[in-house]
Amino acid sequence: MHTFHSELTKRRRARTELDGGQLVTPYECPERVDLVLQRVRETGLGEVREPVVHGLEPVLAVHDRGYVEFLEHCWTDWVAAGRQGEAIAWIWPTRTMPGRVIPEHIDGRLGHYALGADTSICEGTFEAAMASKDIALSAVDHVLATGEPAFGLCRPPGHHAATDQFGGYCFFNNAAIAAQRALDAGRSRVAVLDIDFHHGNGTQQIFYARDDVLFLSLHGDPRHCFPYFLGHADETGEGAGEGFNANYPMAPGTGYARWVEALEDAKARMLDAGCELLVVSLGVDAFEHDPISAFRLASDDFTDVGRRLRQLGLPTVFLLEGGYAVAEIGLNAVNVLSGFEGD
Ligand code: OKP
Ligand code: ZN
Repeated sequence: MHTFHSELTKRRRARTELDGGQLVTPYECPERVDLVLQRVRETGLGEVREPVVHGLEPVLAVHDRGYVEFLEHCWTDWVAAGRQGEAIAWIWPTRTMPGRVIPEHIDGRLGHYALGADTSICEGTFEAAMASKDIALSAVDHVLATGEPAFGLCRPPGHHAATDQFGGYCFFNNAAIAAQRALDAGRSRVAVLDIDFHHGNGTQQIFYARDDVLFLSLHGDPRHCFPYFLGHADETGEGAGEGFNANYPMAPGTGYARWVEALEDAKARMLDAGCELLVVSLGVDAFEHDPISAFRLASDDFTDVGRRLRQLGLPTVFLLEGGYAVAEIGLNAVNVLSGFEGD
């Protein structure tokens, strides 16, 4: 299986994340890419290829234009406002103050386009997000052209990014952009299976009213886990999309036996729905030692996940999402891919 990778993903090197009332070095760091790439090379998974540079058109197929322009200019607007630290949102439209008008001031715009305060914007963030979506597009294009599986070493991740909001370390929704690409290339229904520990709220929101993308997510119950405000089992889609959204929230502490039951249920749903291509939002933060997550998957379990996904017999693109136990990120991510390839 070929891997799509770009050094440009490392243009984002944020210094601050609001975590437990302190500004810490972000969990989502550029070293993650180096470590996954190192493991890809060690295991001889396949070729490592540069992505083709795409413009904004495939981004605008799922994201709002004003949002994309905000991301492009946020850092320079922030610096022009004389700010010293990184751009962090701190006030939002809320239930009691819905915010009908998009503010002009950078602080107000940040609140409009952010879904949380965990994700700072720094120099290079937009360039890294552009590289990340180019990787996703090149990987899915490879799958569409050859039928062979592909791995997009995306970074920053994407599944929390909604039509017009960033957060949870995500800016462009790489999986949604890839799924839309497959539809635009003529596939009539695509599955996005999200196995990151955190609910893929952005992907759910983007496709919630549509029946051409089946979104399925296995994640920590939002009663207890980020992103807290979406991801419950009764969110099943709306309008034409009714029945095309499937959430599998599970309690903190969930181990592989329970988790894999949800995976098998999700597999049956993808086959029932007649999906023609599979996009896997491949977070490996369900790992037992992940520092910000609470499931108990072991490294060997990830190999089994890959084996089980292969049984679907679908053209498949894997896109990296989370995974913060940095020393094991390469092992866990590549275990899924090797399991899929078979040994
Ligand atoms: C991104 B992905 C405390 C950690 C919480 C949000 C988690 C984002 C996860 N600052 N930050 O892996 O789904
Ligand atoms: Zn995650």
